[in-house]
Amino acid sequence: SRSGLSYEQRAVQHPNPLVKKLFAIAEKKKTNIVLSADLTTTNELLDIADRLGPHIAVLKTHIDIVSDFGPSTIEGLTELAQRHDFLLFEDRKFIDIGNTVQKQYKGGALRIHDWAHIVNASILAGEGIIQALDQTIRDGGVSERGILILAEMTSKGSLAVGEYTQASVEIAQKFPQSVLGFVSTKELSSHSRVASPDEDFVVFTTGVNLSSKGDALGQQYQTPTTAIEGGSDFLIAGRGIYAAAEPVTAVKEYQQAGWDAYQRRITS
Ligand code: 6AU
Repeated sequence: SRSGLSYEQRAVQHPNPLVKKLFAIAEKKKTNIVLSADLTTTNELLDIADRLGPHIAVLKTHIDIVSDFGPSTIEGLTELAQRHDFLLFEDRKFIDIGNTVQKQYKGGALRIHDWAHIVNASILAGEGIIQALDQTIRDGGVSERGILILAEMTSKGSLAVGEYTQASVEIAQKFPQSVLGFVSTKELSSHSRVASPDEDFVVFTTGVNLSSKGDALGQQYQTPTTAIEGGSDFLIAGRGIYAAAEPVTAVKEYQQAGWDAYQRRITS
């Protein structure tokens, strides 16, 4: 299985420059952590990005929850991403018709395509949404932009299962230039790297927490170790890190747990 290969080995073989860069960052910083920085002011967001930046591969934002969002939010994030060497992932979960989604991605107040290396999208509306984002990426004149398809969800009662998840994989396979992989709870059997050795989709797993099983609103957690054992490549963690009493201590614990599990996987 490709998941037995190191990030470095996969970087060499991977055709996508953004995935190569992601794997290179993971190797260099010895981290597979994606910080879900769900802070609601620019100061808090930039402060956590600066303090935890050395320990993460990607910073994930919900930019529409930042109450004082403005140019300084994006300038700050972009500067910190360069300084600490991490990628920016806007967790926009695009879900509309292609034409609307292109406007939401390229323009509006948030100008997501200008600054976010990675975005995610749901395929509820069919493959047109991915076609639209793919077109913007290819015509956009900016390199290093990619999409993750939200193939499953971690919340209780999620309908993104079975055939829906399978359809996510089939649509991803049609847009290999811009779909980097999936947000899913595990490696999807339908895109198993054993079955398709030429395909190397990257698996981002959310709902990761070392000390909690879930929250009062339906979130369900697993640990860094079970996620990596399940074939995940990058671990998305939010409250487990930024809401801890000592976020720097917490991010180091997640980093260590994620990296140890990854080392075990590639050496077993
Ligand atoms: O670690 P938490 O629970 O504080 O935060 C989890 C983060 C949140 C969610 O919006 C997001 O991950 N998320 C996603 C993503 C990343 O797409 C999908 C999903 O199924 N569950 C989930 O929690 O920012």
